[in-house]
Amino acid sequence: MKHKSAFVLLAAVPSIVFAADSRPRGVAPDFAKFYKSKDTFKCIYNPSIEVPFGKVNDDYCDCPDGSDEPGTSACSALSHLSPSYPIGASTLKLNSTQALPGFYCKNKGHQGSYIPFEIVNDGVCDYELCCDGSDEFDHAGGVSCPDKCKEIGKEWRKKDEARQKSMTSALKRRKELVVEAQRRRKEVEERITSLGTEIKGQEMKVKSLEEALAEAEKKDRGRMFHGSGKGGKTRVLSGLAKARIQQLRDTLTEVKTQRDDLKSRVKQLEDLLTRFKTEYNPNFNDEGVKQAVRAWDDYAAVDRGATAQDEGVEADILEILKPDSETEGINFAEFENEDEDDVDMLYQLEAYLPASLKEWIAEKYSEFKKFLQTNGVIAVSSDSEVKESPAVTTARTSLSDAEKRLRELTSDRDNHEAEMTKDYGPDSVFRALKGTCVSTDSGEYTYELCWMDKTKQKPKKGGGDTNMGNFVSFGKITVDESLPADGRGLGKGERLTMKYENGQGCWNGPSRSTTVVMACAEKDEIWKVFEEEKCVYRMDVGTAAVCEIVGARKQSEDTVGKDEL
Ligand code: MAN
Repeated sequence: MKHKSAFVLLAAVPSIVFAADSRPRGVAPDFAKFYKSKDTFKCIYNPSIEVPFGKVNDDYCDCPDGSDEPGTSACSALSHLSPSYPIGASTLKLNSTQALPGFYCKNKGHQGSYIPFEIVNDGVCDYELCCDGSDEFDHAGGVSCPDKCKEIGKEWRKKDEARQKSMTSALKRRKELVVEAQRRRKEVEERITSLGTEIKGQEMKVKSLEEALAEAEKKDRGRMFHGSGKGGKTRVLSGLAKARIQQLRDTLTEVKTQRDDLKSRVKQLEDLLTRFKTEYNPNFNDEGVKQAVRAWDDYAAVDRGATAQDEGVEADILEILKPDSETEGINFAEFENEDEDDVDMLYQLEAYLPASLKEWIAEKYSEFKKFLQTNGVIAVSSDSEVKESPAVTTARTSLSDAEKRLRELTSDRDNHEAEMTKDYGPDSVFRALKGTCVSTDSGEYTYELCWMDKTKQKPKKGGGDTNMGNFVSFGKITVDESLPADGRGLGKGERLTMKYENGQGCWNGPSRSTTVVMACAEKDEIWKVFEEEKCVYRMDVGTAAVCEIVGARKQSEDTVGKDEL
C-alpha cells in the first residue's frame, strides 16, 4: 500500500485520472456520484477528509477507506486492521473499511464486473472478470490484454440464454410441483373426510355388535343357569338316577307280585295232582289216567324245594325294594347338596327374587366374574369356555373384528391429520416430491437423498446402506459461492435447507446428520456431497421446488453482476 504522510501534500498530477468517459477509471456507475466534483474529492467513508481531485487515482492511498484510488492497486492492502492515519495531532476516529468493492471493469459488450484491487496491473489478463483488459492498463511486464468482451459477451449471452431458458422451465416445473402438492393435500383432506364418515359408520357398527353380544350373552346366561354348572349337572343326574331306580324298583315289585301269584297257582296245582294220585282207582284200566300218574311221578321225583341261593335272591330283592333312606344304598340328598358352585348358589337365591332383580344380579355377577378373569384374579375355566354358545362366540368375534377395524381407521385418520400439519416447505411444495429420491456417486459411495425422508450412503463395493439422517425440519443458510458455467451450484445468497438428523451412529462420534442446501434448478439432482466433519454431511442440491424462494434471475444476478450492455 502506498500512503503519503499527510493528505494536504500536493502530488504530481497523475497521468491517467479519468477514463474515456466522465467516471474516473475503476469507478462503477453506483459510485459515480462521489466523483462528480472536479476540484476536491471527499473520502467516501470519511467525508471530513478532502483531497484535491488530482490525487484520485494517483497511485497513492490518500483516503483511509481507499476511495481515492478506485482505479489502481494503491489501497489494495487496506483493512480495518490498518494503523490509524497520522493526521497531525487530531485523534479523529477514522473509518478504514474499504469503501469500494473492487476495481470496476466496464466490460462494454458484456457485463460490468469488479475485480480485486490486488490483481490490478499484476501482469495477468483476468478475462473471466475483466474481459476488456482494463485492469492491466499499465502493461506491467509488457503484458497486453486486448478487449475480448465482444466474443466473451457473445458466448456468455448464448449460455445465459440457455440458463434463462432452463430457469423458465424450472419455474414452470415449480408451478407444476405446487399444483401437484395442492392436489396431494386435497387428497389427504378428502381421505380425512371419508375416514371420518367411515369411522362414524364403524362406531355405529361396533355399538350394535356390542348390543348383539350383550343380548347373546344374556340368552346364554339363562341357558347356563337352568341346565348346566357342575352342581346343576350332578343334581340333574341325581334326579334322573333316582327316578330311574324308582322305575326299576316299581317294575321289580310288579314282577315279584306276579311271581308270587304264579308260585301259589303252581302249589295249588301240585296239591291237586298229589290228591289225584292218591285217590285214583288203579284197577280201572284207563291208559290215559295211568300215563298222567306216571308223568306226575316223574315231575314229583325232581326235588324243587327252596334252596339257600333262592333265599339269598329273595333277600336281595327285598332289600332292593326298600326305600334308599332305609338301606345303605345311594344317598341322593348328599349329591343334591354337594359341590354346588357359585352359579348354583346364585340360582337357588334367584328363586326367591323378583324377575327383574334376578336378571340384574345375573348380569352383575357375569360382569364381575369376567372382570376378575380379565385381570387374572381368577382363572378362565375351560368349563366356562365350553359353556359359551356358538352364538356368543360369533357375536364376540364380530365385535372384536369391528373394534379392530375401528382402531385401524382411527389411527389412519390421525396419521393423515398429522400429515396435514407437517411442514412441507414454502407452498408445501415438497409434498409433491415426497416419496421420490435422487442419488449421485461420490468417492467410494453412492449418496441418496429421499425428499422429506432419509439421506443414505451406499458403498459402491457392496454392503449395507448407512442412514445419514432422517428429515427433521427446514432452515436457511447464506452461501457465497461462484456459480459454475453450467449453473449447477449454490451461487450467492440465502438458500433453503433441509435438516436430516439422527442417522446411524458414528463410531466414536455423533449419530450421522446431513444438511441439504438447495438452489433453483430445472432438474432435481445432487450436485455435491461432502463430509464437513466426521459423520456430518452436506449435500448441495438443485431442485425446481425452491426456484421462487430465491428467484431464478436473482440467483444468477447475485453471482454474475450487472449488465453494461
Ligand atoms: C464410514 C462412512 C464415512 C464416515 C465413517 C466414520 O466409513 O460413513 O462417511 O466418516 O464411516 O467412521
